[in-house]
Amino acid sequence: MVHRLVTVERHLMDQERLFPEATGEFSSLMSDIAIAGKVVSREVNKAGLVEILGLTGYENVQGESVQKLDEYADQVFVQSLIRSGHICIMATEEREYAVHVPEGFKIGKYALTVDPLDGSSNIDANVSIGTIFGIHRKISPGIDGSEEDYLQPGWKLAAAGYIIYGSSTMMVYTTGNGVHAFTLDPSIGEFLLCNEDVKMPVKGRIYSCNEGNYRFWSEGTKKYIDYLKEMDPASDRPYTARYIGSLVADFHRNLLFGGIFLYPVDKKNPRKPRGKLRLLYEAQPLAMIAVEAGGAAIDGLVDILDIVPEELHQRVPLIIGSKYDVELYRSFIKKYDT
Ligand code: AHM
Ligand code: MG
Repeated sequence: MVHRLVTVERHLMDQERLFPEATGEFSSLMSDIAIAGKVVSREVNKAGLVEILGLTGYENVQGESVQKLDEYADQVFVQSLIRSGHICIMATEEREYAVHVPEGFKIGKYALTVDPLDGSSNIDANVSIGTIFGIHRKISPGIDGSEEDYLQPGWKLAAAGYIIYGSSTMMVYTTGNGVHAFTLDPSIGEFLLCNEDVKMPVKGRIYSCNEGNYRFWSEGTKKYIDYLKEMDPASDRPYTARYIGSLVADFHRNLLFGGIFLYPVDKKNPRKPRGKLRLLYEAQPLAMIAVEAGGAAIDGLVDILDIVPEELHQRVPLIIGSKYDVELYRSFIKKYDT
């Protein structure tokens, strides 16, 4: 039996009909993102076949080694979207400064933040990696975009999503009207709807964190993780540890199966005094998806979506996943760390 096939573009058009005032610009932007994701997916899939793996030999603004595929993905997203006519400014993890629309091209009404290839330290080991994106509406005066447009709290996001390059390539997005997942069928080159209105289990049985950092954690985080290793009456066993070290992949698994991902503040680690992950293009978009799916995302105490960003590459502790698990973590932090 052949099921009804719904492409991501078709799905976006159907969603758009719910908003009579929509101009179509937003849907066009989302389909451009899907196309860029397909191009990156193609390169990721053939990465083992060509001389594209390995370091480029210099560091990005975060002081991390830049790998060739990161660079490639960054180029694909920036070059294909900055001239699309739908955005006014865009910022990526790989670039120190935001990118403005070049002269002569139409300036759109959205600000885009992207982590073009997250989890890139996993590329050489053929582990799933992903692209994360967030879209804010332009709020700055004048025609050109400014930092005001992307330095907005997460609750103002117009849309967020990710593309995971795994055993299959998937695109997951939300516009605040449910979370929808699509799988790329490489034979026809289309993202096809596979899971509409995804809901995260209220409580999970999985925890994901880099436990090697245990010594740097606060009392509250240590106590919480210790607690998860005790017998869980709900399942009659302790929580299961699963950590890929690739945020999109760890998040995606927890979205489907339930669970909690933690990259908490490393109090005594001078390299990560504010957490490791970036607020604008990692934490905010995934927080919007988690919340839309019935989950939660906090920095320990405060909801990620309520944090007002101060700078483009701002880092933030990220605790995200099933609502029950995240709220329990918050109660440990309140009890032991405040
Ligand atoms: P990246 O953006 O440089 O790839 O770093 C982000 C990644 C996340 O995907 C992952 O959750 C985290 O870093 C893993 O960090 P660690 O290796 O410290 O556990
Ligand atoms: Mg990243």
